[in-house]
Amino acid sequence: MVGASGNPGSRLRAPVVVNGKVVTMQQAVIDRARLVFTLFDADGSGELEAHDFELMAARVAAAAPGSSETDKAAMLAAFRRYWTTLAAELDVDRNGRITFEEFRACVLSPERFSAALDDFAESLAALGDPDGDGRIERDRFTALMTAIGFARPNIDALFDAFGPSDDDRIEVPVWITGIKDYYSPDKTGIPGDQLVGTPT
Ligand SMILES: [Ca+2]
Ligand SMILES: [Ca+2]
Repeated sequence: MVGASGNPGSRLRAPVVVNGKVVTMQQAVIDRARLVFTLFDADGSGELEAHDFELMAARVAAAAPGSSETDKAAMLAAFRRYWTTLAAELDVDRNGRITFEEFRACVLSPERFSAALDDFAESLAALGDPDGDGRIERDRFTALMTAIGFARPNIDALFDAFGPSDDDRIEVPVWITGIKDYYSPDKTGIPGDQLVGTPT
């Protein structure tokens, strides 16, 4: 199933540093996949279903007062597309649910999810900038990330890692890139590492 390009086998055994700890790339990737899976499982059923993405989108919309209905609708469409893409690629037994065993295969072919991920990242980041000035305030970022399911210390550490301005704002493109990197399992040493485990 693994493509010939990039020799992922040896790459996955390479040591990397995550939050001050040395782990193999493979362990870092699996830890991140586990966290992503847990976050997507919005109803806590232990598997991913279409319902999880509806629930997460509703929570995110509720955390985005002042955003336009157009922006919220785009986010909902992007979340649904993400689910549809995941289901098409990973629901091997076609039962409408994705177990973690099914999900972890996503790390072998991240390119299959990149278009859906672009949509997801851009539509989510747009909700962070309701006034359209291209910057996201910390309170807004915190509300949206809490709605996604992240814990407060990790959210604070991530915002700081993005290098906020003196008036405590980050640039929209920085967050878009951060979201894409975070959900790309072959990236480490990125700000999104702050979302795995306890920040140091
Ligand atoms: Ca679920
Ligand atoms: Ca399944």
